[in-house]
Amino acid sequence: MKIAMVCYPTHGGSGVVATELGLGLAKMGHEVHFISYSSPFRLRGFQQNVYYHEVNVSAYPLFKYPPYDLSLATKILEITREYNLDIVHVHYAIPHAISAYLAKQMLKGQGPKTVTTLHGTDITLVGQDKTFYEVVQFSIEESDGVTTVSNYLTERTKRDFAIKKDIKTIYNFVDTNRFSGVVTNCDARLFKPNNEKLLIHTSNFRKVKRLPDIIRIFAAVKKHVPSRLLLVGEGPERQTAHDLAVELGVHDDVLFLGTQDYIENLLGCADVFLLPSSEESFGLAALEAMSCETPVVGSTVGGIPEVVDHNLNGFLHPVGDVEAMSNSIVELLTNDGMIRDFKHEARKKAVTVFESSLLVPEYEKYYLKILNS
Ligand code: GMT
Repeated sequence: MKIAMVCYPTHGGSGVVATELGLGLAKMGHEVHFISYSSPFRLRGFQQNVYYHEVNVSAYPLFKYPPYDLSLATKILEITREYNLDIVHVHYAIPHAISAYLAKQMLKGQGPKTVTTLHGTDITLVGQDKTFYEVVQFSIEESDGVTTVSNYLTERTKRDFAIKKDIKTIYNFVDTNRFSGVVTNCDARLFKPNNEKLLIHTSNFRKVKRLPDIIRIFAAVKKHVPSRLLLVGEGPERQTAHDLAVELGVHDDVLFLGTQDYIENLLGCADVFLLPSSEESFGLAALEAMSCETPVVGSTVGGIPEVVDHNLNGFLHPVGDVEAMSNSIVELLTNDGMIRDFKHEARKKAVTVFESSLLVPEYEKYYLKILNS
């Protein structure tokens, strides 16, 4: 098949899923064309069957907001004509799904089938904004196929957007060979010079990630267990987190590493991954940590309970329950038997349920179904 993969190129889960999916499909022999405004960060180096096409948006003094969605539609149109695409698969509805719809209309029925994968805030947050709601609803209805990354998100989409058509859940996945917990490129002792325990969180530091909770949890854990906190990423909540760490007197043990492209090298160093989000459709970062044998402590929100099993490979508590989360971490970090079992179970869940070689073929099957429908 010839497939276009339209996604955000930045350090976010939807771009990661799109890129890893495209690379996986290319390995299976499909021709994959990535389309974005810059090269997706996990598209590293040359791989057979993989193409990248950049969307350029023309500036004009009249445009206060240059229309990316129109330039993207035109790029999808051009690439479809040039390569005779079978499928255009867009990740994150806004604005990708409506651009794909527009390209299809311009091709007057001669175009490829469109598949939209909903990832999270395109439904739960941004998509609910009244300036986007009806466009998101329309573009879901008009996509030839729609998938989401968790049962939670499937149900939420159907409910909030009154969608009657079939939506398929295909879980996010991880390459468990690459995310193996074998630390290849970092010396864990640099992060824990006095053999401290290491907590880690990676995200784009938006409000939904509840960075202040992470700092408070860490401060509480540190009272009982010598520990340090690695914060990987960048985003609007960085300064708030920094200031709170200073206020609580734990700043010296909070390491802000900034955005990192090779997170697999860091996850294996950590003892616990933190994900106390207020909204999370899946939690890909938590899955990548589990694959590296790092248990997760987080919130019982959204799709997280489909990934993390409470009291087996992690602990989940209600959003904002900093005390329960820090108590669980202390319990885990002070019990060698428990941490050993949780690490084992975390890895086992990643390998048996979320390994990429199990889930990438699900997309292939789905494309074939859509093409034959
Ligand atoms: O939905 C977002 O805000 C962005 C998106 C991203 O690109 O990081 O995150 C979502 O998609 C990921 C990949 O499917 C999921 O693992 C995340 O849980 C989800 N984020 C939220 O629901 C907040």
